[in-house]
Amino acid sequence: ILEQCYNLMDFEAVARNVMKKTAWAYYSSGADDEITMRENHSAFHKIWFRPRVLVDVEKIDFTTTMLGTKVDIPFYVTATALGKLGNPEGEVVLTRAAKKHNVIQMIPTLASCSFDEIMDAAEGDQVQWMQLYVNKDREITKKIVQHAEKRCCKGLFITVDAPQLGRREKDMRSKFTDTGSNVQAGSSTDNSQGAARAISSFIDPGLSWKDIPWFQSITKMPIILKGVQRVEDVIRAIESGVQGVVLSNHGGRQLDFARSGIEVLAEVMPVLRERGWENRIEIFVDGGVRRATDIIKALCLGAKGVGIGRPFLYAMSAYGQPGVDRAMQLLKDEMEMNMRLIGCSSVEQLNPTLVDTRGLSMHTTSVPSDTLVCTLPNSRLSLLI
Ligand code: HOC
Repeated sequence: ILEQCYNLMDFEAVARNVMKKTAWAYYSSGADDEITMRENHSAFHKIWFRPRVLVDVEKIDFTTTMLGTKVDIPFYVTATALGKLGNPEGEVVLTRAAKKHNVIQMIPTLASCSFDEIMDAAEGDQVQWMQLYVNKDREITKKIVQHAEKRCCKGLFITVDAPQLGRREKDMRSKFTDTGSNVQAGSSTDNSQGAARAISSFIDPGLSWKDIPWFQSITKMPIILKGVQRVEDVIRAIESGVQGVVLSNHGGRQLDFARSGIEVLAEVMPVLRERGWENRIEIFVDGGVRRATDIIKALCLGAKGVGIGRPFLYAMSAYGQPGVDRAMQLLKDEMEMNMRLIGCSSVEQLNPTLVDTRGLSMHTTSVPSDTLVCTLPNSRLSLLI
């Protein structure tokens, strides 16, 4: 029952039991051995707090702004494809919950609902961002972008970590056949390798830095590059004049052994601070965020906000909108308590001295024993242990 979900992981456990096997395989799969997918979460466990004491924390305010929009808590619902696999109403369920909690939703290019259905479900001044997969046909891309701007989207998040689809073997094995209404039309007919393959054939692997000025010429929306994974590319993004980057590895679904976003953040911020560039761009992080402590750690290190994807899909799949509501409320409750316990009454007070990141250099990944494949040294033998 819903009231017995006490944290975001609980929704995942319920969703796994109630979802169709193919849908579960699509949402939950990561690339190759899923090392990055697991590391995304466990990297947060390598960061410890250095709380302050004897500060007045009677009132806690964790509102903040992201790309100029005031939000109630520093996370957004990041784009995830095929919402109708989890709930017959699809992404609009997330839209309504986002409205209730005053958080931003990033609308996926590969949503099951149409873009307009989602925008129509957004009420009043609810802010939405648009996630973009760039089509080989740039006229189509231009139309999508300009339509999003016309409908008042407040940010264009161009996905840059997916020139080719990662191998999600769990998804491939499930022989997926039903991609949902919105994305069927332009999709490949090859469904034999899972949902992801079936919906992604239009994406342009030729996308490059040279295209950034073109995007800047077709829209006035802030442009954010989603999927940046090293400091050199953050610097290039700043030099290209974009407004933000998301340090992300696509939820561990693309390149296995890509580092976690939080690890990359720890690499990026000192370099930006050294150059005095930390305010020239907004940095977001996604991947593995399950607790308010994860959000706080990212903000202490310099992120403006974090994206959360799968947990809301699981909450939606298990319980519909009440599930997503509860997941968001749990994060708000955790946020209030943990801000108080580290001795900070507002987001402005979060800073790098509040975290100990020395553990981040110890690259250990916790792998569930039932899936660990161990290759013995000097032997071609692989054991499933
Ligand atoms: C190269 C195309 O984001 C997912 C979605 C769709 C991926 C398309 C990648 O499944 O991660």
